[in-house]
This record gives sequence, C-alpha cells and structure tokens, in this order.
Amino acid sequence: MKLRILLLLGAVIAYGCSTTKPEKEKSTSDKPNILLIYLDDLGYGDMGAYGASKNLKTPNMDFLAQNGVQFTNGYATSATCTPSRYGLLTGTYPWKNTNAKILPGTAPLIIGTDQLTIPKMLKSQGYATGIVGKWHLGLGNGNVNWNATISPGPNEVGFDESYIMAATQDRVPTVYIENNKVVGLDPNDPIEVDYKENFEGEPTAKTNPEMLDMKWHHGHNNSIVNGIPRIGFMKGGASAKWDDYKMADHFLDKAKQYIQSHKSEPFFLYYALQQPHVPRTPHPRFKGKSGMGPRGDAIIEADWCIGEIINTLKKEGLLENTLVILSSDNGPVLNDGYYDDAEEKLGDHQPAGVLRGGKYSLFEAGARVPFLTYWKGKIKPLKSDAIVCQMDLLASIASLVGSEQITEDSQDLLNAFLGQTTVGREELVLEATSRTAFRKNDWMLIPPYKGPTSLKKVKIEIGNDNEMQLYNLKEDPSQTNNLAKVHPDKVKQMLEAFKAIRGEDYNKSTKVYKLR
Ligand code: NG6
Ligand code: CA
Repeated sequence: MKLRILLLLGAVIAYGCSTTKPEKEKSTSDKPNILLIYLDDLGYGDMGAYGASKNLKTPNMDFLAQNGVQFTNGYATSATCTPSRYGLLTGTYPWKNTNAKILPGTAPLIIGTDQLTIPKMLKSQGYATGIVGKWHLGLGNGNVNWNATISPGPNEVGFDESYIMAATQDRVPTVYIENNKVVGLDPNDPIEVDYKENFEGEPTAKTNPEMLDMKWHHGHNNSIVNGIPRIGFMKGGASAKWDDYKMADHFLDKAKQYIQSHKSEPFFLYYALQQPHVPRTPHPRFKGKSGMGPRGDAIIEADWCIGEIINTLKKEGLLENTLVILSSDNGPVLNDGYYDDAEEKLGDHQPAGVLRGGKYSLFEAGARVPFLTYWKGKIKPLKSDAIVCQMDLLASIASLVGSEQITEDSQDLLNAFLGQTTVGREELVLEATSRTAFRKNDWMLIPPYKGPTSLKKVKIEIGNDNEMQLYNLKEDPSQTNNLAKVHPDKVKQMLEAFKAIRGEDYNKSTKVYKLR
C-alpha cells in the first residue's frame, strides 16, 4: 500500500515536472516580453558605459550595458530621426523609401499599412503591442483633421495601443495622441496646423519675442507654445497642449501603465523617449544635475526614466522574462536650433566619443550609436564589436519568437544580440540626409558628394568631399586618415559591393539637405 502511494506520488511529481518544465521554459525564452527603449539624439559618447564625462551620470543605462551585450559597432540606419525609425520598425533600408526624410508634423504616414513591421510580426505571434513616445513617421493620408480620428498611424501598422507625439518636441502639433485621437481636446477649440502660413493674429517668435522663455538660434521661429518657439504654425487646442517640462514623467507613466496592464501576456513595448532632442526641457528636479545645462540634465532625466521602467519590470516579476533593447535614433548635436548652453557648458564631455561628425553626418557619429541588449539570467555581460544595425531587430526578434516573417534587408543576428557570438553583419549601407555610404567589415567608403563639408549652424562635419573617402575604422575610428589613394583596389572592391546593394545611384542624393 505504502509503496503504491509512493509510486503514485512519484508519478504525480514526475508528471508535474514534465508538464510544467517545458511550459516554464517556453514562457521565459520562447515568448519573452520585448522592451525597446529608444532615445532621440543620444550620441555614441553620451553614456557612462560608452565613456561619457563623469559629470554625466547614467547609472541605469550603464547597468544595462555592463550586464548585457554592449555593442561598439551598433548602428541606426541613418543620421536623422525619421529614416532611422523607419528602418527600425520596418526592417527595410530607408533610402528605398523616398519619403523617409525628416518629416513635418503634417506629413502623411510613410509606412505602408500592408508593410511588415516588428509589432505586426509580433502580433501574429500572439503579442500585445504598444508604443509610447515619439512617432515621427507621419500620420494620416495627407490633410489630417486633428479634431477627428487621425488615421492611419501607429495603430494601423501593428500597434494595438499608441500614446504618442506626432513628430518631434520642436514641431507642432504640440499635443499627445492616444489611439488616433488628440488627448484632452476641447471640441469648441479645434486644432489647426500649417507648416507654410501662420493663422491670422496668432503670435510667432518673430512677431512676439517678448513671449519667449527659450530663444531660437536657427529655424524654430513659428508658433509659440509654453514660451517655446516651434517649427510650424498651430492654432487652437489650448486644453490639449502638452507641458514640455512634464513630458518625460508623462510618457514614463504611460509606459509603466502599459507594462502593468499587460503583465500576464507577452508584450512588445516601444518606449521612444524624447530626450535629449531639442527643445531640452528636463523637469525642474533635474535642473543643474549635470552642470552641463539642459542637454546634460535631459540625459540624466532620461536615465532616471529608464531606471524607473526597469524597476517596474522588476516589481512585476518580469525582468527574467523580458528582453530589453536600448539604442538611439541618431548621433549627437549640441546647438540644434535653440540657445540652451549645450555648447557653452559642455566642459570635457564628448557627445560623439572618439567618432567624427554627429547628427546629419555620414561620418561615424551620425548613425553609430549606443546599442545594447539586456536580459536578466539569459544574456551574459559582453562587450561586442559585432556590426549590428537596428534594421536587423526585425529578423532577429522574428527568429527569437519563431516567426518566419522577415524582410530582405533585415538580417537575423539573434545570436549576436544574445551575446552568443561576436559575428554580426559584413556589410551595411548608412544614410545621412539622403546621402549613403558603405561599411564592409572594418572599412568605410564614403563616395564623393557635392555641397558644404559642414553644416555651419550646427557645427557638424557631414562627410561631403569631392574625393572618394576610405577609412579603416578599426585602426582609425576617428576617420582622420583617408586611405582611398593608398588602397585603390580596396576602393574598387568596396564600390562594387556597395553598388550591388544600392544600385548605380549610390551617390545620387535626391535632395541636398539645408538647414533653414
Ligand atoms: C531639423 C531641425 C532640428 C531638428 C531636426 C530633426 C531646423 C533648423 N532644424 O530640420 O531642430 O528638429 O530637423 O531632428 O529646423 S530629428 O532627430 O527628429 O531627425
Ligand atoms: Ca533624432
């Protein structure tokens, strides 16, 4: 009898183990949550783990970098926002879409509603999908009515839930949009937006400079919202206007709520922070924290937000079951159109680290950005020099969750993202303000482009030269030594490989970028 009971007990335990174990394994590795944290204009050197000045303390990002895979050759597809976000979400080179340029707030959606995106792919695998933060990929089909349903937008390209700003913090409309509707809109005070002409009688930075709390340096002299001059004209919507200084807290709350309300199912959250893009408006409690003015303070604020979001995962018991990915949409810029002491108070900090150029540039600091993956208990700390691009996340995440939906340009680099190999891509085409360049292994080829070598107002070298440029990035990460004349065979070979991807138009930029 005893023996029978024991046998029965043994069988129950064995049964319990055999059924729960694979289930458990499935829930922690087959369908992990995915948290994609994306910063705006955070440079390669703007994080402690990437060598930031000690005044710029980023302990939360550093923790992720030091306990996950920290990529030293991690790239956005581009050196500006819209194309990079396009590449990230669609897994497709943005230069294949002529509309993937820095967009005004009134631009139509540039992702096709029939196009594959990371959230769409994940949805078909049973994921809940959400975006909180900056969108900047266009909304509607042209002529958006901001007072009605604003569609198509994120909800039509794969996100079940969205809480976004339409474009950038410096562009109108300066309102939040939740699931295709402006938040807090008073129907008696409708919103109108125009990027060409002002609305009669509405103050602008030029007509009413006395209303400004922040001064514009270049561009940014249209409508004034909260004392900050913007790009574009806007009328109405007073009750819906965001508070710039509370934006980080607001997005953080929404991101936390998203995690809490989806903790019992696999979810994908794209948390797109607005920092440290202009206008830099950290909450007053971060004022002076970096000693570097609002740009440094905004980075410290962003780091705090990231700490909070990681703590939320921890509190909800989700940290072991969440793959965290963190990166930035493009490289750094100091003065991007407002006087905010970013240059004056920089001190010894190098936002681009050792890299040359910055935002808008074909040199490395344009698109090479902080890039890391963290997964508690699953990823071992590793500094990886694998070449990875944000465009590869689509195929790599597909591989992780067992989806076969991929795109031509996105490479499955899951093993590199999980730190199981340091082998990444061999080749990558980079884009900056409609121009392209080509990386192959340690070599970078920048074809000749006409136009100014620098954008004077932002003081950034953008990579234009009448001559072919060839750099060995391993030996010369700062791109000081053009080896094109020394290695003509290498140039020839690189050019062939570049053309094979980019076609004969490899150095025909469609439009030369001009700062206003
Ligand atoms: C530029 C803006 C700059 C910034 C950038 C977009 C002017 C003079 N400059 O045109 O301030 O908004 O566009 O930045 O308007 S991004 O990170 O969203 O690409
Ligand atoms: Ca950006």
